[in-house]
Amino acid sequence: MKSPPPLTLEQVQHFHDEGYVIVPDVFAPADLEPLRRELHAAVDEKVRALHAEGRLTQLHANLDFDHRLAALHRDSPVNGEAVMKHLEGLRGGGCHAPEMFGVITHRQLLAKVASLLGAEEIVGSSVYRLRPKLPNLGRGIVPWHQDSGYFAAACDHQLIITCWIPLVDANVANGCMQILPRAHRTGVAPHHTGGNAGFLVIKDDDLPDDPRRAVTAACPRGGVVFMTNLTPHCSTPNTADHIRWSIDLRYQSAEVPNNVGLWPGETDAAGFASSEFYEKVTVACYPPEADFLVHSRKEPAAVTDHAGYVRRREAYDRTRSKFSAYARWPQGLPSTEPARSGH
Ligand SMILES: O=C(O)CCC(=O)C(=O)O
Repeated sequence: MKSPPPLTLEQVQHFHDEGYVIVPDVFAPADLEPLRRELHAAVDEKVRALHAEGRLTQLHANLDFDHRLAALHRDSPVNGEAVMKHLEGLRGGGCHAPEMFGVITHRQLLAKVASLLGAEEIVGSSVYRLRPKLPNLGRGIVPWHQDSGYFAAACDHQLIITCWIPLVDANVANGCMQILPRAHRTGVAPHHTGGNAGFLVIKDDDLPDDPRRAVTAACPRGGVVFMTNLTPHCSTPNTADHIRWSIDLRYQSAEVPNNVGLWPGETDAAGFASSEFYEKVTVACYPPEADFLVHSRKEPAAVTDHAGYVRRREAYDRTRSKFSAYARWPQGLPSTEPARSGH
């Protein structure tokens, strides 16, 4: 089978110079439909369960994927949160559906990631998230941070690529990301705990550049915002009438510390799960969740299939890790909401 096209040299250059590149046409419009349909079905399932428990009367069954959860949340924030928890899974991002795996392992996407990593042995980073950003939902606003703020310090100098993938056209009105360009070369900035909704935050004075120089990372559905783990970014309120659905996936070279091939119990033997201190974590960049091999030229048979991925993800989901991304950073402002797991 012919390989899908990599990024152009100009796109790769832009990524390394600016710390990000926005590629508008990674997916064909139909490619994201199975995931959108699956998530819509998951919303429906939970709404009907809440209805059966007598917790809501209005199903909003006539509304489409981009509007239904927002209407439910407007009627009852408690029910809206219950649906989001159901979608997000135990760990804030634990959607293991085949349709999610289909996007994570999409050949067009992996070809582009390979050209940024300069590697053909590619690990799907354990940290991937689904974000239903509802209109005017306070916790949808993500403060300034670098993804490395959440990773083990041993990975500060490694490249981990974030692929931010909107499931709707993302723009300033529905709260797309803001990115600080050319600010990814000075290492990990000090972060503080207690940012909006419990996220980590880089205070304005600690940002590597003036936040007024931020670029609005609008991106059409089908496109991807590629960023480095050191690129400062945040996202703004959703003031539109629909949900800004997005997922963010991460990839790294297999040379970068990862827990592929290790099960949660075995990680004790490897020395980090029993450690209270993030400094000692050298096995994986984000140990609480499972990394998995998504592409290999050397050993294609070792690439994870969907069943293997679910086994690994669920085994980690069931295991409490002592690693905390928050332990690394000083307390900032008291959080307005309890910290959500991980990133
Ligand atoms: O989706 C958002 O609003 C923020 C995403 C983000 O911060 C990330 O992917 O690291």
